[in-house]
Amino acid sequence: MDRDLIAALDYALNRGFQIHPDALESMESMEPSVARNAIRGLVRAKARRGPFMISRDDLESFLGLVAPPGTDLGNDHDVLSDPTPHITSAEGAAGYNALFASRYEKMKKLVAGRPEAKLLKTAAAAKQVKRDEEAYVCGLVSSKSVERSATKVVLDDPTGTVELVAFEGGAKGEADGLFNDQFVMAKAVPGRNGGLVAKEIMFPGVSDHRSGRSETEAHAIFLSDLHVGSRYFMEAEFDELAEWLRGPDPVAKAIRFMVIGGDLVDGVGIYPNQDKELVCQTLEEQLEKADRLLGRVPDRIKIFVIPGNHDPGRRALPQPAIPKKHCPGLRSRENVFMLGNPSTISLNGVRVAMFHGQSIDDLVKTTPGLSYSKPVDAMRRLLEARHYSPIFGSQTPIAPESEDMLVMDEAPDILHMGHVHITGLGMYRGVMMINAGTWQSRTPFQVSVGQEPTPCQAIIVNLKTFRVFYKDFAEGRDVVGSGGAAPPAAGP
Ligand code: D5M
Ligand code: FE
Ligand code: ZN
Repeated sequence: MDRDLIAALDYALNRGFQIHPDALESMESMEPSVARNAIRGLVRAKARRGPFMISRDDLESFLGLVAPPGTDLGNDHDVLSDPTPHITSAEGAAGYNALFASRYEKMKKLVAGRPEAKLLKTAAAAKQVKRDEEAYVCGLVSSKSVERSATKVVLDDPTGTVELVAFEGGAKGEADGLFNDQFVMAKAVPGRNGGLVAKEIMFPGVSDHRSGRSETEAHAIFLSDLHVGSRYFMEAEFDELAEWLRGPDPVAKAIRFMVIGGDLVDGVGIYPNQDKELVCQTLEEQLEKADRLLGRVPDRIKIFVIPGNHDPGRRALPQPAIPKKHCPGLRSRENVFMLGNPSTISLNGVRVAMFHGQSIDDLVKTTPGLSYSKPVDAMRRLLEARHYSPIFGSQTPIAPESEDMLVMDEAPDILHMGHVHITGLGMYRGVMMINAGTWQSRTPFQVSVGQEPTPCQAIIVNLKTFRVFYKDFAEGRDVVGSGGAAPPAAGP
């Protein structure tokens, strides 16, 4: 034993203290200087009030390794929305009419509190607007044509359509970035040659958001896109994560929730010749492996899992939770909760919206300025639109449900997504946006399209203070080709 540490123990004994064998054992794994200072500090702190015993708990809480005894961080959760029980098998065009009618009604309710909402005219009434009058209209964007000097936008509502023209110096910038099928409001005036000129385009967005906070400093860890079963799944790094969660790091010890944003497994038959890139050839094998991996996470941590486009269930949004028949093991774990995509949960009072993020493909494809490398920009656009997947008929399949469950009815405190395999963090009007990246290394597909993932970066949030921690489990390893993975620049 270190001589100075022996001296510190003597110091404690001479003042009438006993050292519990647990505490001695714990000290053996510490730097002698750290243990020595802790002993001296504890003797000074306890000398006046006793008891004259130094336990492992005393030692570890003195060093900040654990919360002081008696503080229970709590891990209360509530599922606020989950599409799983509401999914029907509505089919065909009637289904889509009902879906868009539902979208319109829900979005209109969502903006009802805004001053402009009182002035809204229907598409039919907007045709009667007189010269020098202003009109407020709203609807779902049914088409957009961008030209150099003007952009034409057609909005649909239940009474018909209204055509707007936006000019440079007016609302052209906003009009150019509109997504098909998103809900917007516009302030317009009659143009000289008939029709309406858009002066302003307003998104539902988020306003005056007051974020819910946990009363305790419980932490949540955000992950996504594990792709278990893929030969590119980074199992060793995930093991390190599980080991860290079981270890003495005070941040790890405060974690009470784990949130997984989809693509838990790589799936089967998702893309051509996928079998050559799989180490587990069946969904059952893949999910059993996921079950074993998540079994290494300490039980005090509640784990929430939604599906992504690689998981079984159905492909179209909204997706039900990964069916029990594929993952009886996971389903029987008491700390694991399988939900649909998208779902909203409350974690100690913090509202977390979970969505895999398939629609980012559509946004990147159709919107100049958006890219896979900055997922948070796309996430902000979804929050502005208050919809998880506004564009219909592009890459993301959307089911003809009679209720549009992809409307973001209430603004979340944290919006958690994945899918793009690149970590991102940002704030939009009081909403924290997290893209949780991936645990899969760069795939041949990603090499072919020039995407560089940032694997094995865990994002951890203190649910009381919203302080964010990064933990890079792939640090120093060449897993993303050249360049390496830098943590995202934007922070709250
Ligand atoms: O998606 C893995 C990554 O690939 C993620 O960045 C989205 C991106 N992706 C998915 N489909 C496409 C297409 N068609 N073009 C370009 N990039 C795409 P994952 O869901 O894990 O397969
Ligand atoms: Fe993925
Ligand atoms: Zn995905």
